[in-house]
Amino acid sequence: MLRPIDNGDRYELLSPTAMRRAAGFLWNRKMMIQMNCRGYAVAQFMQPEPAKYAHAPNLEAKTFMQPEQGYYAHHPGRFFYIKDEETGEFFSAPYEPVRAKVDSFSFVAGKSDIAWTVEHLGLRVQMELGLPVDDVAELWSLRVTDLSGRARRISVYPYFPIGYMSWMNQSGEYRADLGGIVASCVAPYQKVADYFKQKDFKDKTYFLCETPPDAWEVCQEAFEGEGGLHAPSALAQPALAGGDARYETPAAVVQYRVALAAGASRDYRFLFGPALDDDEIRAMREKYLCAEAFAAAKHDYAEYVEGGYGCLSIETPDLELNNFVNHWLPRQVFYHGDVNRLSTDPQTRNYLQDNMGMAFIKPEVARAAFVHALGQQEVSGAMPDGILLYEGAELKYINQVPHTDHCVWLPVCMKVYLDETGDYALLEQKVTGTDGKTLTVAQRMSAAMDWLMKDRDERGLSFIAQGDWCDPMNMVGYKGKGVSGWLTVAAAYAMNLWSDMCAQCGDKAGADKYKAGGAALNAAANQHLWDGRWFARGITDDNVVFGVAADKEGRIYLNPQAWSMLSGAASAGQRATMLDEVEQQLYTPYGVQMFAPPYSKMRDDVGRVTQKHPGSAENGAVYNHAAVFFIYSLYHGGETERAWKLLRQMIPGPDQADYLQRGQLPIFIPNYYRGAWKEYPRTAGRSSQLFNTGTVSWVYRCVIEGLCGLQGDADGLRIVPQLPKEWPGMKAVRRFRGAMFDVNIRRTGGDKVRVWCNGEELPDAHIGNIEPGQRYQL
Ligand code: CEZ
Repeated sequence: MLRPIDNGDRYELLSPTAMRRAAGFLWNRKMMIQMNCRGYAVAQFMQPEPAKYAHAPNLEAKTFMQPEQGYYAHHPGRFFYIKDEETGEFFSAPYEPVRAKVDSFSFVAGKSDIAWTVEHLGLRVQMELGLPVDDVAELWSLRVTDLSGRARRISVYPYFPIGYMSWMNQSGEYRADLGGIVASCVAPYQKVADYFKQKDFKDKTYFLCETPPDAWEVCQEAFEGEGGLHAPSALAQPALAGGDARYETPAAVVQYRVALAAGASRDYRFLFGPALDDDEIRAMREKYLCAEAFAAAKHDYAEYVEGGYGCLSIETPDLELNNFVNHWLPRQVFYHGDVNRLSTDPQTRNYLQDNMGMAFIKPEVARAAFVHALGQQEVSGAMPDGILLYEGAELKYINQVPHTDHCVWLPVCMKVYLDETGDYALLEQKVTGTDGKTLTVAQRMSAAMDWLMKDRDERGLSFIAQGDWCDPMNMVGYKGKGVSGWLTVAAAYAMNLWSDMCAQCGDKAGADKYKAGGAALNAAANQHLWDGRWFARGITDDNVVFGVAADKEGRIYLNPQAWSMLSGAASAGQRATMLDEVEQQLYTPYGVQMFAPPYSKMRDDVGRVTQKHPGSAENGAVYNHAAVFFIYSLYHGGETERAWKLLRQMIPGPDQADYLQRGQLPIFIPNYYRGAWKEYPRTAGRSSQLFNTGTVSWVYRCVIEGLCGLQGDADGLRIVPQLPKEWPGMKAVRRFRGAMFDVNIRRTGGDKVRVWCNGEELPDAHIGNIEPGQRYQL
């Protein structure tokens, strides 16, 4: 049903019904598109705020897509109806909207293209989607082949619904001069000021055909008629009626009437995307719509994606893991680091963690991002809720809700960059703030840590305001008193990391100060938040401790346990009971839940997290970002077996039953799998399908530094692999500071790691004086 092909470069799914939501995604710096196996699509582009060129939501594109829900609410997609003109029979490729039982089906998600091959009625239909590197457009190729061994007369109808565009003005028509269908709208608004902001929006959506069609229809309703999309009335006619859309919902449908000789094929190419005006549409046609330009775009786009190839390739006994780590994980990390989730004001913690991942791929990009973020530090030392990426960008939506954790991510993420590059000069770089004041990176880091130390209550616990890492935990501290247990230990961990970096730079006073800060936070956590077997999640405005044994719902949370292990708040004894309880209460076959039991109703001293559906998102899902914090803390603490088990569970498969339950291809990690494993076993494990997640930079880190144990430090590379006990060994190639390391790890018995470099034993399992351009045999 599902298998890797081309050496893991691509995954092929052989059924349109087994995993209805299985999807692949492509992106460039201006757009992204997620296509599922049945032909449904979600796409957005930047102008510069995220917007849609098909199926625009009502007023504004307020939130990122919710792909798990989205496809079925309406039917945004890219479809091709095929009709046999002799019998009148028809089907649609890839599967929707007709849902005919086809003879064979293949959906292939590649790193730089998405393709289908469908056979039915003696015909083969091949569809392929590609993107250009620098423009917003979908490049569609279609090939129809006659397999029946006799001459055929058929009609081919590309059907690209454009959907609702605007309540002010929308229309569409066939434009012979441009060679396709153009739909137009006025992006809706109410405030005068918005007119000036929106007047250059790309309010046109075009569907261009390389080959002029024989007929077309632009009015969705006219096309569908009374037959519905499963059997559109217009298909019963010999030719589409040539209609337009006048304040009606537009769709792009064209018809090719074709006579095929036995064994013959026809190729078609189409371009779909947004534009400002006719000139832009004409220019796009000129630039892309021919076989040579498609081939060139395909080559360039593949090169762009390959540019994010990462710093590690592995050969372990787990072939699916190898595929994921060698092909797909760095791709997803690169996506995050390269386009910042297609947002103009990424949440500060997301921006920093996405760039933490980029430190492994393009460290110079990560470096610039840290400097850019620090340039927006507030005078108080606090970090803003979001980082503005463009002149004129604004903090919107969630970034208008005060969160208190953003400073924590500075040392956490910078540590990865420094370990990867050894570039401590970064700390001396001067950064001018929004107030015009120039401070070094190190001074700004210290200011951020000082702010964290200050933003605490009389017990020494960190205030939560309207959220910490957990966005929807918005009512624990909105009255100004509530504190976060997680943030208290996370701040302690941040202090410790920063203290070490100060020490590395010879700043002994700083090192001592922040070490003491970390100790104070850890002590406060232990005094007020230790619940006997685990750490509490926080204390509300009304002084109610929550995330404790006495709670019926939200009894034990993962984050305070993970980060108290990292910060050192947890003693060995505490760690043992915590790990035990996490295993008892939070483990599922699909990973570790973020907390349990999920809330079944609003708890208004915790917040809207409790209103999410139990087992979804932050309300007790296997929320992978939280799960990977825990996994990292396990590797950090040498809990090799536990870490491996959970890490492996984060990737769908490899057995077919697991793929079916999760419903997702093993080509990305989603932000969550449904939890509530005890309450709702039927849906438990189901993927959210959302590939935007801070998880992946941490997973990459866990594989590189934890599993393979190839971790940088100030002077070189430390080799401390943590292989699961059933592995006899593994191989890896690691790119590090311009050198390459061929690593061959073998288990020979005993617990001690011994390392040889180019045949000579390294007594401390550390290699210094690394020379760029060299190849080392480890
Ligand atoms: O967004 C993520 C944020 O991007 O949720 C994480 C948070 O740490 C990330 O910074 C945990 O809360 O607001 C909501 O209710 C949403 O659930 C968002 O919080 C969530 C999106 O689902 C994207 O994953």
